Formats: sequence, structure tokens, C-alpha cells
Amino acid sequence: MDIFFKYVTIMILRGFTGMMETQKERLYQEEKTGEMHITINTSGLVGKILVCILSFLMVLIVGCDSIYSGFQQEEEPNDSYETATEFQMSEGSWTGAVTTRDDKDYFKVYLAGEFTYRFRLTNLQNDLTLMLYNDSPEVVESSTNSELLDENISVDVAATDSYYLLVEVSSTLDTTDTYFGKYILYQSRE
Ligand SMILES: [Ca+2]
Ligand SMILES: [Ca+2]
Repeated sequence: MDIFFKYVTIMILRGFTGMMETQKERLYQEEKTGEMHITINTSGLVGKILVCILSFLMVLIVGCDSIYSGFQQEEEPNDSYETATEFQMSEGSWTGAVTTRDDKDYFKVYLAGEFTYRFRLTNLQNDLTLMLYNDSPEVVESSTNSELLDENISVDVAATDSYYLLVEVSSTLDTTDTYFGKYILYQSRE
């Protein structure tokens, strides 16, 4: 039994010495060639936790705002019918931000007769509402869901005309917030 333990101890020491020799050899080679290698050992638990934290931070930094990128955008000032941001398309999407309680975002859209149009206000960061006005302008439809719920409007258009969409802070929202966040507005037709 003693011989067995001596054998195991020698093997462990040889393994350890071998590791040290490999490390020394690597350092010698690096010194000789002037190269410096920085490696992160991801096999250990600490390494894995570090990678998880870094990945999570990357998602927070890059991911959160990227859902609003790549769209057409509102053009301020657009707080009235006269200054509305215009979009002329059958289907599409765009983004905007309600930056103050008084910020009203008007969009002028041209809708073709005998189609059903759907508008969806989504990815809200605060309680916003969506209104659709005709060219008069009179309210055609409104969507005033609470909190961060999407706003949806569907309308059967009888005759081709221009319409206005309005995104604004919910009139019933009781808050001290001064910024009301971004949104994405989708238009589709069938
Ligand atoms: Ca705005
Ligand atoms: Ca505005």
C-alpha cells in the first residue's frame, strides 16, 4: 500500500512539475520573441461568471437601444398638423420619442380607398396614446390602453385621402416624469 501512495505522489509531483516547466518554457519563448499573450481562462467558474457578466453588459449597452434603430424617424418639430412628419407608403414603420409632456408627434399618411389599414404603436417606455384623424381634421379612431400596452387602430378607408396620426402622452397619466420614451409605429394594410 505504501508503494502505491508513493507512486501516486510521484505522479502528481511529476504532473505539477511538468505544468511549471510548460509555463516556464512559454514565458521564455515569449521573452525571446518579444510577444506578449494575454489569455482569459474561461474554463474555471470565475472565468465563466466573468464572461456572463460581460455578455449581459453588452446586451444592456448595445441591445436595449438597437430595437429602435434602422427605422425611418419622426422629424421635429411635428407638434401640429401643419408640421406633421409625412410618410407616403402602403406599409412601413418608423420611430420617434416623446421628449416632454407637451411633445405631440403628428404624422401625415396617405391612405388608399378600399383597403383596411392597421396601425400599431409598440415598444413603449411610458403610457402613450395613438389617435387617427381625417383630413378635416376629425377623430376617426383612438387607442388609449393603459401603461405600456400596445396601441392598435384598424380603419376601413372608403376613399383615398390624407390622414393624421398623433402620438402623445396619455392624458390620464399621473406622473412626475419629464421624459416619456421612444416608440415604434407600424403601418400595414390588407
Ligand atoms: Ca417627438
Ligand atoms: Ca413632436
